[in-house]
Amino acid sequence: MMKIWGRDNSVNVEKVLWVCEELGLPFERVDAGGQFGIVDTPQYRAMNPNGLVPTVEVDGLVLWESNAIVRYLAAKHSAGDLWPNDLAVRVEADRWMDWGSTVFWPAFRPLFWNLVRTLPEQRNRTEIARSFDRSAEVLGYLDNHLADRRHIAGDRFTMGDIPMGCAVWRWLALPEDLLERPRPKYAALGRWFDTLSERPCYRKVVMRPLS
Ligand SMILES: N[C@@H](CCC(=O)N[C@@H](CS)C(=O)NCC(=O)O)C(=O)O
Repeated sequence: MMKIWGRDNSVNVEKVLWVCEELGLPFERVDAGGQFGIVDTPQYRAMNPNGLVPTVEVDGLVLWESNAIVRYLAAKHSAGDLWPNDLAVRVEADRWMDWGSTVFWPAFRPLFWNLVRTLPEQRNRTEIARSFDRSAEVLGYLDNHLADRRHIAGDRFTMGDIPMGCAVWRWLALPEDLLERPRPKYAALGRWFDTLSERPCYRKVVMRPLS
């Protein structure tokens, strides 16, 4: 059976759990990372030299990098569906997956860490303000993209929705009073989130209290 190492409140672990749930793939999950440790042991580093989660053992392979894992599972189990066969559709899914890791997450991470994982007296107001503004700005790009399509790579749900689906829940679930200013009203992004939230697997794995 597939084995997944990673605490279930990690955004990158959530991507893998969500695709497994969508595809009905059985797995065993081992808590690792954060307060659970394990990631610095020689055994873990031998699987994943980065000492990060998730790591997945499946089909005799050891996989790391959450987007690569989502792609592998989608390609193997869901070709033509979560894994688009049409190259033009697939590259659209791919680029927003990568954009989530390289543009949105670096913008948003300081805001999330300060407000969710840092004691109030230790929060950095400058970082919070900068991170809020940059996150709001780049989410505007995704909002524009979604204006004329139901999902990230077109009208159907694909792997392309998974990384930013996980990230956007965190943005929306941050309490407004901690943000000190309202989130911009992004109509298309809101519509897309509402569509995702109709998916039982999204509700089960992603739409949980932030921690
Ligand atoms: N690019 C990697 C990033 C992995 C990553 O940064 N994971 C975080 C959790 S979201 C981590 O392992 N942090 C250290 C820890 O949990 O101990 C991926 O997408 O898998």
